[in-house]
Amino acid sequence: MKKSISGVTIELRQGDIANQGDCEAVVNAANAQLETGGGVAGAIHTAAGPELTSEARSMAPIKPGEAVITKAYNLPNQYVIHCLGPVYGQDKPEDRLLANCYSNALKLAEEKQISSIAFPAISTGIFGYPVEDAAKVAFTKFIESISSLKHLKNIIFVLYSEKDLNIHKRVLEQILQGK
Ligand code: AR6
Repeated sequence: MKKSISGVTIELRQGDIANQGDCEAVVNAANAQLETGGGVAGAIHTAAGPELTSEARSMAPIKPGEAVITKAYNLPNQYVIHCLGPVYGQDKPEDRLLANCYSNALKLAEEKQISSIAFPAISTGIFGYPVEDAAKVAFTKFIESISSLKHLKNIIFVLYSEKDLNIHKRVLEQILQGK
């Protein structure tokens, strides 16, 4: 599914965040120490290789809502933007901290003049954020930010499961219809 809003495309696709060769930057659902882990962080660090882990380590720790940028090494991208999402039920207010992840990632992408970026559904795995609520936070932030973007033209949301893809499609449609 692709939606074009004021010249910026929001695309939803099913796939592996570590295999998005058509995006300049990919976003990591990181941990505070910016080390490898499970889920997205495991896939990204494994595919990028140990140089990513050493570069990232020098910027750790980060706080919930923060983002940092590194090179992408063996990934098929130029950059990795590492975001620490909130742990649901623990880091509060969760919605604000999750929205900060998206806005800080977009800000870093703009600073590097990146034109395409792929996001996973930050915090919705090990950190336990309900998928539908997290999707509302993400899409609301993207739509709110679109008018200030100069370089970013393609925002891609990569969902691991078909179920999560369908939830995201429904939420994006609802937000665009003002529901
Ligand atoms: N590509 C795209 N999406 C994925 C992939 C993948 N390869 N693998 C999992 N997902 P998570 P979090 C989905 O747990 O909740 C890590 O261990 C997954 O189904 O990766 O922010 C870190 O080290 C879920 O919907 O991130 C942290 O400690 C979403 O991506 C902690 O987990 C996010 O799942 C971060 O937890």
